[in-house]
Amino acid sequence: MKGQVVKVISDKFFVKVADEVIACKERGNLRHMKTLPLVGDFVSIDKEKGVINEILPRSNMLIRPNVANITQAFVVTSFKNPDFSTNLLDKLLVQLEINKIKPVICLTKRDLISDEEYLKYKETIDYYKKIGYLVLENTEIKKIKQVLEGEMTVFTGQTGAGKSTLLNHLFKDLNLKVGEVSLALGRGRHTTRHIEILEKDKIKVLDTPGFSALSFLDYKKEDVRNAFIEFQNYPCIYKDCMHDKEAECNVKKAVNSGLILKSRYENYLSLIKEFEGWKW
Ligand SMILES: Nc1nc2c(ncn2[C@@H]2O[C@H](COP(=O)(O)OP(=O)(O)OP(=O)(O)O)[C@@H](O)[C@H]2O)c(=O)[nH]1
Ligand SMILES: [Mg+2]
Ligand SMILES: [Zn+2]
Repeated sequence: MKGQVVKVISDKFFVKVADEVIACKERGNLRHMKTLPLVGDFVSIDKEKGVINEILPRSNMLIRPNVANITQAFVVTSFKNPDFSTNLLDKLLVQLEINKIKPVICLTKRDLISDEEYLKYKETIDYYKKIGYLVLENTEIKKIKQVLEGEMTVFTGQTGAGKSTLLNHLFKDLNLKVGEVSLALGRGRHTTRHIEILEKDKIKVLDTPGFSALSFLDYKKEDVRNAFIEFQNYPCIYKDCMHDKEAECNVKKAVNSGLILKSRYENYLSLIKEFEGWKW
């Protein structure tokens, strides 16, 4: 019998088969495998014994949050409280591009900034739209529902950005716990603690605990470079140019002439720096 892992709590794996959720212990064949089932995994189970026998092949998996078979990610980004950060946004976009998960940028807390402040961010936001990302605000509920339909969407973003709040708006009967930002940020605590697939109509979403840091050492630096999708519009003479040191680099030229957003390039350089002194 096949189903999907919708929740993991300590050593219990909750598997949804049709309209039923069955609590399973992983056992049998899985004991010999290196990997445990993740939320999002399609598995075959023995319902009578309450065990998972097999994890079906994954289309992808993320490390943080630790989930599998995601088709789309909402990168929830607040204007304020916590402050808007292109650094975090770019890091998340890179992780998603590398894992071939479609990103949607979802902005929150516009109500906490003035129109004047918003203008400061507009150029940045328009840039992300220009290079091909869908950018929405958390108030556009109807549009958001359309974008979620038929996808397995993970909600990711900094702690306090408003992931659970938005999900509560989308699913009125959900009542996810929502936290005070000051407490969450100040103590490094997260309001959302475990990962669970929530399903309604044709929408499947995953609320996840926010994070404050991501590591990229699991990737190759060429993958990180390729994940900055707009760089490919400015091909360099050297096919393997890392766009950092070469003088005749077309990406650097595009940055200098304002075609590539400065913060994107700076975030790229700081990500590439993380690799220095590592492995190679
Ligand atoms: N003013 C305003 N407050 C918001 C908005 N969205 C969320 N909040 C508030 O922000 C705080 C944090 O929201 P949560 O939904 O718990 O944030 P989260 O992203 O789920 O945080 P973690 O679960 O810790 O990762 C709560 O007090 C919400 O009421 C918004 O659009 N405007
Ligand atoms: Mg939350
Ligand atoms: Zn270059």
